[in-house]
Amino acid sequence: MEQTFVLLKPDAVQRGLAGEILARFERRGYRVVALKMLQADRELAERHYEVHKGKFFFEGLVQHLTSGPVVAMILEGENVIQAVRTMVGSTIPNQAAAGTIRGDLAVAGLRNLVHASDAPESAEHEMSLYFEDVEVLEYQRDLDRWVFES
Ligand code: FUP
Repeated sequence: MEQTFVLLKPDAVQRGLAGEILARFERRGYRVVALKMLQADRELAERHYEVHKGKFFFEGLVQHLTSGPVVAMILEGENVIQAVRTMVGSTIPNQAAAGTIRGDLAVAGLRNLVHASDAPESAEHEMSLYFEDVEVLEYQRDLDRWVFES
């Protein structure tokens, strides 16, 4: 089963939208297999966004990510990487489609509420930045059937 990494950025937490955003993923049917709130330090933020190192917006991105508590999670499900990207919407909130998280809940450039991995390799890398293996939980298949198939 595919897994992806999602980070609710400080603007999401400060605006009290963490529950609303998490609920969208749950309602869709993705399983939360790891979840925690934390304060990212500069080292973690720089490693998270290392593909953007050297770009003009890198410093602002790091500043934003470290500006307050974030909620990190791993979601599991069929085709979850692509599907969650679609649910999150376009990077620039005012271009994001209505119905997406950014299109419904965000308005401005850097403050786009959510990060979600864009490929299996980045998902793997980002999960390992934020979580130890033991923090990623397994669910019983029996329970799965009860929740999603009954
Ligand atoms: P996304 O995958 O939609 O989060 O977007 P990117 O990975 O391309 O960008 C990561 C973050 O950099 C975004 F949250 C917004 C920020 N960014 C800028 O501020 N300016 C840019 O030109 C591109 C991205």
